[in-house]
Amino acid sequence: LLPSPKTVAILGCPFSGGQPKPGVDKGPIHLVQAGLINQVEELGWHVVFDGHHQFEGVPPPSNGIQGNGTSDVVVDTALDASIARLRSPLLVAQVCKSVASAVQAHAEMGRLPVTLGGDHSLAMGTISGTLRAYDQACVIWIDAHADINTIYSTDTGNIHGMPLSFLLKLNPPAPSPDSVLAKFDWVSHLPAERLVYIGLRDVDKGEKEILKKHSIKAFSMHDVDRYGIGKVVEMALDHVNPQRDRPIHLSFDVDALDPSVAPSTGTPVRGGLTFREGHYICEAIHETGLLVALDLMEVNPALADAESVRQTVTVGCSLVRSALGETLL
Ligand code: B3U
Ligand code: MN
Ligand code: MN
Repeated sequence: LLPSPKTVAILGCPFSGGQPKPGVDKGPIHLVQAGLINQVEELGWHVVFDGHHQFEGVPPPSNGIQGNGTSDVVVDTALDASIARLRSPLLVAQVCKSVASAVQAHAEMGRLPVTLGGDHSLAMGTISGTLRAYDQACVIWIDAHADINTIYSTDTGNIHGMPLSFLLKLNPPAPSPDSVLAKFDWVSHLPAERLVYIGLRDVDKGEKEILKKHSIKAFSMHDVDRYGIGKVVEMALDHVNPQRDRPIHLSFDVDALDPSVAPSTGTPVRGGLTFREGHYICEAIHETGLLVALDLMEVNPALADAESVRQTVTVGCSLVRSALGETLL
């Protein structure tokens, strides 16, 4: 059950509500304006451009207390305090839910959804959509960060640092149907053994404990240095896809790349993947023939100078092309 005939659906997701810096919502328009659609067509794909989603009807960002506190049911102060620290949870939940439906619909039509972010909270939506269409799918998460903080462990309250805690169902259940947490009940469940990371180098203390507790496989930049990217990708696939039979969702945060390669992103961290290491990952995943969905997230054209923006957008386009079959020879 793989996308066929070769059709890609490109979804622009101009959303920044999972983090505080404006501009990441302009990522998709820059990637499309740089010619991404034509570039993908030139690789032999039929491309359906699903437009830049407007997320009509979404409420304004809330402080997280909204919709919670009207009733007298259960009062759990620690839980309520944690929920209150989340940034725009209702907005993020609603947008991601609509993204999940869009990704699911394209996947069920046999198309390969390519989602352009926008911040990485969107992956709650894209991965849920993939899992609804392919229940055995695995996830390869390329990032400087682990994005797995729970509502209790998050220091920032930024939900782009938390999508995997919702997908892995690590947060407490909603105490009541009108709780903010209930707005995330639609998120699909990704079993921990079907997640693997590459590129990590800025992982919070609480996140390290979560990774250890749930035996989640992660290849940090230390592993890339030690083994080389070829071996790391092979080991990552051996972990999430030992029989090479599971559909693969590749979620690529552009901040996995070194800031010298992709400077225009909200939370750059030095010591990242080289240009070739990033592309190698995409090429190797393409070679499996198992890729069913791709995210390219956290391109922020409002950060850094014009030349850095051009460089970041260009590298974003070429990562997508590599994942869709562009070869060097
Ligand atoms: N772990 C931190 C920082 C962070 C996560 N993802 C990004 N930054 N891009 C947090 O906010 O949870
Ligand atoms: Mn991320
Ligand atoms: Mn990141």
